[in-house]
Amino acid sequence: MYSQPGKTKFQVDLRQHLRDQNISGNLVHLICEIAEASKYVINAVRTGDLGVAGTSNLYGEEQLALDVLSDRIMRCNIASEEMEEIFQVTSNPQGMFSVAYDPLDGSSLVDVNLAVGTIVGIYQGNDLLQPGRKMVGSMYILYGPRVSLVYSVGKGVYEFTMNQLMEYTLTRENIQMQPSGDIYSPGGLRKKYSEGNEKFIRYLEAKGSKLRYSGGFVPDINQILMKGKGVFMYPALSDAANGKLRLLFELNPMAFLIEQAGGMATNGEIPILDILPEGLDQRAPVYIGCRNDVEKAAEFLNGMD
Ligand code: AFP
Repeated sequence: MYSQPGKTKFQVDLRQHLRDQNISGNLVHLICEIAEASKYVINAVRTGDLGVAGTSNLYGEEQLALDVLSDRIMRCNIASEEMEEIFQVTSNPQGMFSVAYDPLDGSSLVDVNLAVGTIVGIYQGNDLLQPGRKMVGSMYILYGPRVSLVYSVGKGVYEFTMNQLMEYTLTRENIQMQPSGDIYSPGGLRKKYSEGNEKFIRYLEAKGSKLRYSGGFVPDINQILMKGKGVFMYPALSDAANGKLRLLFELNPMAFLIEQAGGMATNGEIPILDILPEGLDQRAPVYIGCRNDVEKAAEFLNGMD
């Protein structure tokens, strides 16, 4: 067994796996700290009040109390869309990371008892305004009927599931996507879609794809990734040229995971991970999931189909 004095088995299980990945000790430490924080977030989600905190974040959105709470839990050393400052983890001068995270994505869904999640992107150094391809790792934690943690440090995608002792144990290794799938998750109002997007939806319906959309980015992506098939999209809308989802806090971490699993993520023109962000709050349209489906979306958008 991996037990060590003063350490919970949960830390050691995840830590041991990460150590086997041959990555820096600081990165192992950082991922374990985020995993540790998620235990408090799920506790807040399951037991917290549903009142509105009365504060707003950088983008003028009203924060639910649970967002604030989750952000406080995750905040130590980390940058967040709920905060103005960029925080860095400075465990030592050689091993400095910047972390972009959404502490409780889809928090309004807690009111109706649907699944929510935490999304995290990790960069080496102190600059978050880099293409997502520069990330050294990314992860999400899904707070559903079970709590699962899905991560990659560029060496495949792994899923850990929280047990009754709140320990994360490895449940899936080297998760891979099929080339094409039969699930689609379309965000935004369809009447605001462009003709290319509308044609893409009709193509998916004609090939027999089933609609699977919860309104939570983490559970919707998790379904596609765990089933290994499907495509999620949140396109440009007639009144929102960049769609809704945020590049740093939502899209890059998921694109990193999906690419690692053999899938693809694009804004319709270039891979999500190649977009150079100009600001922390930058948004982008997204098509993410099975390679063939995402390529097909780009074809429809560019009028090639
Ligand atoms: P909230 O955090 O405001 O609930 O937004 C959730 C989210 O950012 C993401 O989790 C979903 O994929 C997306 O918005 C859903 O947006 P629509 O309700 O417009 O489809």
